[in-house]
Formats: sequence, C-alpha cells, structure tokens
Amino acid sequence: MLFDLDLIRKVYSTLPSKIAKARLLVNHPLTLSEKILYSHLWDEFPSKPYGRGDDYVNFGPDRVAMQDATAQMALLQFMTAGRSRTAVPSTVHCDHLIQASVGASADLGIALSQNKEVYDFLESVSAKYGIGFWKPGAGIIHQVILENYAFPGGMMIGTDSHTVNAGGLGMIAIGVGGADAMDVMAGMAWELKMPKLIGVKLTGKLSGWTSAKDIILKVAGILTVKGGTGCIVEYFGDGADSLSATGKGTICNMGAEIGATTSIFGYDAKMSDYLKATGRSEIAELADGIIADLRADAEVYNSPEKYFDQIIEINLNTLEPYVNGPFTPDAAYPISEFVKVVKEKGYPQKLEVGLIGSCTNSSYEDITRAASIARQATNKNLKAKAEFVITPGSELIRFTTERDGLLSDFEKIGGVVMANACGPCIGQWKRHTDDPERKNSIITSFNRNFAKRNDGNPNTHSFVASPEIVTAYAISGDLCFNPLTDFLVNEAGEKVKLDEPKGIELPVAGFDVKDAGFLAPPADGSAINIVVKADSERLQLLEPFGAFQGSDLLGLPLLIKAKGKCTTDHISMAGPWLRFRGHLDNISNNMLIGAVNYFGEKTNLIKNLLTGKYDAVPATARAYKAVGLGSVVVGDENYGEGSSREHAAMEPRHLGVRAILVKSFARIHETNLKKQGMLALTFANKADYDLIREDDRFDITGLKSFTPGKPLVIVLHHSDGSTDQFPVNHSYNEIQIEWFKAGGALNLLRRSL
Ligand code: MIC
Ligand code: SF4
Repeated sequence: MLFDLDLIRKVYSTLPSKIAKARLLVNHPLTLSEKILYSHLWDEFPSKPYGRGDDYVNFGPDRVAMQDATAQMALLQFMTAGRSRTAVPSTVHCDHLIQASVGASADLGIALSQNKEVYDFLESVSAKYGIGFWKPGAGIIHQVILENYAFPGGMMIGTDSHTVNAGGLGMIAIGVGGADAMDVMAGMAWELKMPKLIGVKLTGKLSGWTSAKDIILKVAGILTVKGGTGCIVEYFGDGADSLSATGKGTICNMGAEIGATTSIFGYDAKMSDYLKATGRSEIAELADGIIADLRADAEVYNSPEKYFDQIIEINLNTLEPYVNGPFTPDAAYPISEFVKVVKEKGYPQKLEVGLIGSCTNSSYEDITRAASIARQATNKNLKAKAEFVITPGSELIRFTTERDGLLSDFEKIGGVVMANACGPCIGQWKRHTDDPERKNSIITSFNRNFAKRNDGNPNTHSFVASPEIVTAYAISGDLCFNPLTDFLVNEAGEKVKLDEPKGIELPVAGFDVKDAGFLAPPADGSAINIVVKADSERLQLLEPFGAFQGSDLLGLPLLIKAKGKCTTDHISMAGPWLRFRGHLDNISNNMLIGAVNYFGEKTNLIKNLLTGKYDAVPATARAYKAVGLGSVVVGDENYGEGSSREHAAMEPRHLGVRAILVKSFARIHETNLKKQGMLALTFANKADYDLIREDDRFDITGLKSFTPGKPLVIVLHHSDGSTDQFPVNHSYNEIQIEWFKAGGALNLLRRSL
C-alpha cells in the first residue's frame, strides 16, 4: 500500500541540495550512508564534518515504527509527553504476542482473547495520537514496513532491533529503545554517535542452493556478533544489484546480529520492481528521478577503500550455503564442512524441527524457493521427517502464497502454517515435546539462536540457515545430511536426490490480499480516553524514577557478576514473559534470570550479601531495594547484545541497580541504560573484571565531577577488608549526563514541558 506520499515528496524535494552541501562539507565523494545521514540532520549544517565513531549527532528521522511488545513501554512514556499527535508518522504492529501452537486461526483466536487488554490499549493509544495500527495477524513489523512504508533515501527508527530490515529498500532504519522513539514522536531530535562505515563489495551472482541469507551468514562469521558495533554496513557491487529487494532486506535484517547500527543497499532496478509490485509505483518514479542521490558516488564504488573504514569482499559465484549456530549467530559453517562440525562437536544429529518464515525470510522469493523443495519431496515420495513450521511475515505474503498453492506444498509434506507473527522466533511457541530439557537440534530461517530463545530449553541446539536449506533439512530430519550432495531414501525405499531450489522473485499474478489488517487513526483522536486499570497485571502507568542525589555512590553490593554471553534474552527473557511488557514491576521478576553467575556458574542463583544466603536475582535485588541499598551488575563483552527491549534497562533501574559495569556494551542497550538514568560503565582495563569477588561492595566515585571523556573510579571493598581501585570509562556526553542527574531522560523532558 502507499502511505504518506507527501512526506516522501518532501524528503526528495530537498535531498539533492542537502547532499550537494554535504559533499562540499566533507570535501570528498559520498557513500550512500553519508548522503542519508547528512540529509537528515536535525540542526543546521555544522562548520566541519562529524567525526565517524566520535561525534554525537542529532538527527530528524522521517518515521517511527513500534511492535506490540515494545510499543507498550514506548507509548506509556509518550503519553506523559503532553502531545496531541505524534510529530512524525508512526505505526504500531501487533506481532510478538501471538503464540504458535496448532495453527494460524486457532492461535490467533487465543491471542486475541488473552491479550485483549493490551491490544485494546495499543489500539486506543494509536487512535488517540494519530498512529497507524496493524492488527494482530496483519504481520511482522519489518515485513509490513518493507511492504508499505520503507522508501529509498529515508530515515526511520523503530523499537525493535530488526528495524534495520528496511535497508533492503535503501533506507537508513535503526533499532532503538522506546525512550528514543518517544523523543522523535514528541517532536525532538534523535541522537546517535556518527557511525563508522563498513563497505561490503559483492561480486558475481548467486546460483543453485545459495541465497541472500548465506551472504549475511558468512558476514556474521567474518565480523562476529560485535564486529559491526557503531558501524553502518553498506553493500555495493554488481552482486548487490543482482539481488532482489527482499533478499537485500534479509541481509540488512540480520545485520542486527553483528551489532551493526544498520545496513543498507543503494537504490536500483530491483528496488524499483519491488516498489511497483507492492503498489508504490509513485515512489519508484520519484526515486528514479533522483537515482544518483540514492546511491553512493561513482568514485566510492571505484575506490571503496578510500571511503570506508573497513572493506569486505564476497564473491557470490563461489559462495556456499551456510549453517550458523548453535547458541550464537556468528558460528558460521559452509555447508560442505557442517557435517564434520556436527560430528566433532557432538551436536545432536537428529533434527527435530525445521522452522521457516519470520521477519528475516518471508519474501515471495523465499517461500517459492522453499516450496520448490517441498514440492519435489512430494513428487519424489518423501515426507518431512522432522516437524516443519511456517510463519508467514505478513497477510499480504500469506494470502498471495496461499493463492499460488505454495502453502499447500508445505502442508503436503506435513508443514503447519502458523499465524503471521513472530511466534517461535521469540519463544512464543508451544513446542510439542515429551521432554522440555532434552538435548536436541532444530534449524530455522530466523536470525537469532541464543540459548532458550525459541522454546525455553537451554539444551535446544538452534541453527540458522536459508528457508530452502531448512526445508531440505526438515525433509531429511538429519543434521548430517548435505542437500547439495547427499541422497535420501523415500517411502518406497528408493534413493532420491533433491534438485536445487527454484524461486520466483515477485508473484507473476501480482500480490493480493483481502484484509491487510490495517486500521487508520481517526482525524481527531482527542476525545479518546485511555484506560489502564489500577489492578491490571499486564499494564502499569509509569512512576518517575528518582533523581541523582549529588554524592558518590558508596557501599553498593555486587548483585551478579555475569559470565560470558549476556544478551537481552538473558537479561529480560521473552517467551512467557512477553505478557508483562507493559507492567514494569511484574516484568522485573525476570531480571537477569538467564545470566550465568560467575561464582558457581548457575543461572538465577546469587549470594544475598545481607543474609549470606543464595537466592534468585530479582528477589535479591528487591531485598537490597527494600533497605534502600543500590547494587551493581558486572558483565562481560558485548553485554546487552540482541534486542532493543528497554525493559532490560528499566528492570534494573526499577529494582535499584545503579550501575552496569562491563567489558563492552551493545549499542542499543547502552543507550537504553543511559536514557533510564543508569550508569553504563566499561572497565578501562578489561582484566579488572577478574578483581570482582562474590561479596564485594562498590564505591563509585568521581560523580560530582561527572564529565564527558573523564573516567570514574571504582573502589572495591572485599570481605577480607582489602580493597582494589581502578578507573572505569563511560561514553556519556553533556546531555546524557543531564539524563543521569535527572534520574532519566523522561524526567528531563517532563521538566521542560
Ligand atoms: C527480537 O527479535 O529479539 C525481538 C523480540 O524482536 C526484539 C524486540 C523485543 O524484545 O521486543 C528486538 O529484536 O528488538
Ligand atoms: Fe519477530 Fe523474530 Fe523478527 Fe524479532 S526477529 S521481529 S521476534 S520475527
């Protein structure tokens, strides 16, 4: 559908002149990322270029997107901002709260009744403030955005880390916490450190079993889960132009898994085709008119090493399909080596479930390629040996693929089509298993595979691959099967081989849908009354956090020293806890329950320094809070990796944690902590992590002269009476220090109203 054409016209009318000005300012040819960033500055043009990786910059994004699990907190904050409508076009998408169990229509019915209070809240807030509302079942936020709202050269933020998906249509789209979204909806600037730029040059052309997914699976292996932190990844080269727009979307989507701020492709014929196929010819025409401004300058493509901070080159002619996992998306294996890895590492060989779809891989092309494998299985008398689950990304996709007989290709081999929603990808999955603790393997076309993410079982080994590879594995039921080379035995006992997949980029008969699930807001929503029941267990109005008292923080007990990977799924688990995303006190009962305690290596078992007894993390934090004691959380590298959920920052804030001290942070989480008035600190010397003992108390000193660039000092008081002292770094700028002092950014905003 076509929305907000006026907005796009307005952006395009000034884009060329702003880009020309930016080129003069930086005094060299521009990458596409720089073009879009400089044309979305909030303030006047600066007198000198912004330092990449150094300077904080205020931007003015064109739009905001929110999904139901994060929108609740974002909107609860926005409601306190005193506006009658959002300052920029914004949308809410109901996708995360639907549990996949038996199939689309039954599951959707259950979700509608179980989440009624939350859906009603989101719908009425949306109506009141002029926000477009996508009903439960309409689809997954990023797929819906790609189909309806993303436009080349635009900038958007969204309260979900995979907002970056829209880079597939040449947009700078960035995942943020709800407090950031609130700022933009309230008409304020949005701040980001000027990103560094990684260029990925794609040469050649995909063929056979290899798909766009394999490009990002390989890139994840090269850059690792933190290699993209603070960077925009810009793809280019003839290989880039040969990829479908949705294939580009898949690559950008999973850029979240390398920590990248966002990823982007230059506007090309494939994007134009996709815009036209999804009812947006007007945008394609406008974009065609300024195409040079929607791609990097020619000099950049000719000598990329001069303009990017880092370059990666991938030849698509020789790229193999990849399988990544388990437990981390950057454990990348070309399929030819995967069998060896499974055997050597002792991963469970039997594959129990294959799952395709999600916001990452739901395109028509994806579904046709996977369905071509399923169809062959039927023709060759094969049945899927593993369970096989399909979650379409949107109603547009579901309707069209059903019409074209593709969903029935899956059903014929035993596939079950779930609602157009996140479902198993975010642990909203009633997995049918006899033993929820058993060591087992599953494979998905999703993007994340952290422990417990899909089904809550820490022993589920979750692997990630393209939908066609997942389909082939589901048919074989065996992780030691290589679909490119190996034979299968069919129901008649014959040896058969799967031919390579065949895809159709865009539906020949066009996309179609009966009811896309969109609800436009009324022209005037001022009379709408928003109700949050005082005794609700799902929603709770926010109480302002207390301001900084002005003196150093002394004698704070260690809450937990987290060991190894500590993603937002470890800090604030999803799945069953999603139901409390609008109720800060209730959801705080999941705080850090997935983090591994360095001392004793158990989860959710830490020493309460007041009693000396071991207890759950939330209970211990509440015990400290009850006696007016703050506490400190210590963590490892890339702490807060993964989701944009600000609950991972608000829960510790709510339960009295004052500082999070880690070796390094993931970007969105670090900003979320700052926004909520927490201290986000990093060890100046990473080895100081080893100094922290189980019954330590912390002094955090230097807060009276808290200034940008100046380290603070930690004094550790060990229980044997000895002490250690070391500097810790922070990345707060002036404004962010004001957030800290005010007790959170929202307090500062309220004060200014
Ligand atoms: C995810 O993929 O982890 C989520 C669930 O979409 C999150 C958002 C959330 O936690 O609500 C994300 O990626 O930001
Ligand atoms: Fe939903 Fe999964 Fe996409 Fe997150 S990654 S938006 S949970 S489908």
